[in-house]
Amino acid sequence: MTLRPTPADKFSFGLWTVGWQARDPFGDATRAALDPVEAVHRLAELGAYGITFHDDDLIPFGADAATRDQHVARFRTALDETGLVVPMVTTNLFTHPVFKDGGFTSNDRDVRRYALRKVLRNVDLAAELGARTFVMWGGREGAEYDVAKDIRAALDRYREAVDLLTQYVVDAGYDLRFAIEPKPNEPRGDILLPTVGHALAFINELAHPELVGLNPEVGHEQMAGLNYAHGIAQALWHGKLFHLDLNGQRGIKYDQDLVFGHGDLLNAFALVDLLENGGPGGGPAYDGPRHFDYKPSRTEDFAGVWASAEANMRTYLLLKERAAAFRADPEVAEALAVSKVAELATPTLAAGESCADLLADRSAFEDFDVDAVAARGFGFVRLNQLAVEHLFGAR
Ligand code: GLT
Ligand code: MN
Ligand code: MN
Repeated sequence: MTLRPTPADKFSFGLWTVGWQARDPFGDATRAALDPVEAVHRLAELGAYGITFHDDDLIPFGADAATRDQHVARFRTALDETGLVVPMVTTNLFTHPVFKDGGFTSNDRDVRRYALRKVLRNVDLAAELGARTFVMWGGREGAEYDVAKDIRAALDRYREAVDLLTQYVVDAGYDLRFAIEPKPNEPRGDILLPTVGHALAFINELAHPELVGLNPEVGHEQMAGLNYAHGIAQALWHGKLFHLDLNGQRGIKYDQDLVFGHGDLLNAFALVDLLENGGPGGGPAYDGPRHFDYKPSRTEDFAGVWASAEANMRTYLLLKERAAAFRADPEVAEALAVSKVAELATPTLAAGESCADLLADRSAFEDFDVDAVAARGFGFVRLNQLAVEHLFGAR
């Protein structure tokens, strides 16, 4: 097995991840700023295929047009030199104080109009660089005080913004889709569209739902105590897994953005198994970028930054290899059969069977031996232990 990533693995990183200077609410930066051009070269050397960014990661906020063009040109040259691509772009509507009450849903209408202009400009840049996904993480779209935000009006304004953006993309003929990234809280006390489920329901109310999907992040679901692999499975079920943010989180606390697998490792195993082996015929269920949105810990110097970037990819490849071994093990196949895992794919009614037919089927009720079936175990623990042993490399 090779743990050396190649562009075929489709690993991508946000510029804000390796470029994070490790400023937190209690302490100053522990690392110098990273030149985006260096990030492109280093990530390409490590075997990544893509790099993503917020407008402000690449072009300092408020830069004039000439400065902006220079930053974009330098970045483009680095992309051409390395072959790295830009699969996704996103907009920063959270750092500048003007966005303190949000962008699309600020109570202040002038701020909302400014936010839309900032995003529209960045949509043009995304299309210019060939990105196919535009992420919307609304970290400031929310509130601390229930009486200070009319949530139904905020959702009206959120929808107004997304409808305007999708129509802009349609009119411009861009091959670009939007992906909403849910998060329950932080930086706002409560964020709008806090989970995968809330965002899926919101998408149903949009003018162009086909252009809007999800970008679920491991830690954001786990901060709310939710099961990330389940959330991803439901997003796939709805045809809405447009992109994803991989990282690690240890339980219900602040957003840790650890390296992928450095949190709930068993759930990461189930996730990689789903992405790589959960598709039709046992192939991949998702073919988009494997995007890492993590923060190299504040304790690390630049050597630690690049080691942590590599760690994300190595962990993914290891889990992929472990999941393949799990699927190939005859004892696992037998345990899966005992647990009737595949039987769930069989429809509960037979083809053409009506409700009346079911009511007439005595074997389904009158003659059904409830006590005998209730006494039967499912063998799930043995199956899970096999997964754990494969994860350890013990099998
Ligand atoms: C920010 C956030 C991430 C989002 C990024 C996209 S910005 O770092 O914590 O989860 O994916 O806006
Ligand atoms: Mn996060
Ligand atoms: Mn994220």
